Amino acid sequence: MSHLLVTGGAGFVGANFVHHVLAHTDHRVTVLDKLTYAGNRASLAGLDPTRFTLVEGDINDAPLVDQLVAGTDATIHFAAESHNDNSLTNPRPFVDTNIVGTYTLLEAVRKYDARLHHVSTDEVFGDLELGSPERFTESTPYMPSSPYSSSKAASDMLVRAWVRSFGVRATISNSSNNYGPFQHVEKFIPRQITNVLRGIRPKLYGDGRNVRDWIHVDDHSAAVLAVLERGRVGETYLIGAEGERNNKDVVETILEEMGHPRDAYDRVTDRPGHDLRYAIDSTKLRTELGWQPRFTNFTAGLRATIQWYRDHEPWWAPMKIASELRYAAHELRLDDMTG
Ligand code: NAD
Ligand code: TDX
Repeated sequence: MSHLLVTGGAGFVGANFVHHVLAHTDHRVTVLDKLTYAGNRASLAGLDPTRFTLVEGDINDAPLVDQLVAGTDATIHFAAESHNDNSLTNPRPFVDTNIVGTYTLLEAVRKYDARLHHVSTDEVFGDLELGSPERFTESTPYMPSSPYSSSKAASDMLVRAWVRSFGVRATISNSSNNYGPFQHVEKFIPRQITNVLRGIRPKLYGDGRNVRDWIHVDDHSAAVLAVLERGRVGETYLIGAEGERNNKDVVETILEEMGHPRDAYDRVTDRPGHDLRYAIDSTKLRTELGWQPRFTNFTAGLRATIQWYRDHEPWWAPMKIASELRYAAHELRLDDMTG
């Protein structure tokens, strides 16, 4: 039995990982989370207190990070500023948390020769042509587009350098877009579901041809656990579940599943620098570690996610108004930027 330190465990992907670990292993978990606007204690409510502790704090607090790394067996690093749109209007926290925060953590794991798994994104590779057969692999060159993806790319590079120069025992995973319970309502799928539940029309950026490669967050958790337990130190594993869909199709499916006409949405100003398409080739993860996704039917996974948001209004209602106010301000700034 191990004691895991999970940074960013009160966020979407981190909280799902904590639930997954407590349900499927004997490990104990300590979460370190700053509880920014994106972190939520309620996502971790009701967990067994003999196996789970939440520490409110910043990954840039070096003495705190040092103490927590010293007292645990392995760290899984999810903490990040994660939203592309926010990174376009205020990039600074992305540099502080994603780059400097990862550096702070690396120095602690280096000091204690501790095991680290760094959670990253397929956005570090930039984007692919629409309709091309090409997919990202572990050897695709880095070509990030946004302040968010470039800060994640920088953090991956720091991890690789600490592995090579200092022998840090780290692995990296780069996943495609996750969906499922506990995702913040600023993100595409929960934003549209909660819009419909509030009587607001869904908002599609541009013409909606942009493609994302969707994976259920529980499949992502299982993959991260597989890499932590069986992955080779120093290696990178890409995580994806063959879930390519364009945004227009996703919005139309949400509307249809919620009993509304498929065209009852608005087209709004496109995201500047909007990546066209992401697609993951996860052959290495599947063949080397024997991982397979359980959620292979996207529409069924989406239906379950819609039901989760229907059933958990007290979880998302407090953040919905603030999120839509941020979007209103964001759109005004975009209008300024684009003239
Ligand atoms: P999220 O925004 O929902 O959660 C981020 C969490 O990190 C929050 O709980 C927040 O409070 C915490 N945090 C932020 N700054 C912190 C700091 N300085 N110190 C401590 N905690 C801090 O994000 P998410 O979608 O859950 O993403 C988690 C990780 O997974 C990120 O590293 C992201 O790059 C990666 N990832 C996400 C996806 C996706 O589709 N959501 C896909 C691939 C990779
Ligand atoms: O209202 C919207 N309308 C819309 O059309 C929003 C919020 C988004 N979109 C589009 C933009 C993207 O093409 O939907 C797509 C998905 O958008 P996001 O949910 O913002 O995700 P994305 O930018 O693809 O990044 C996500 O996946 C990779 C996560 O936020 C990242 O943290 C992760 O690294």
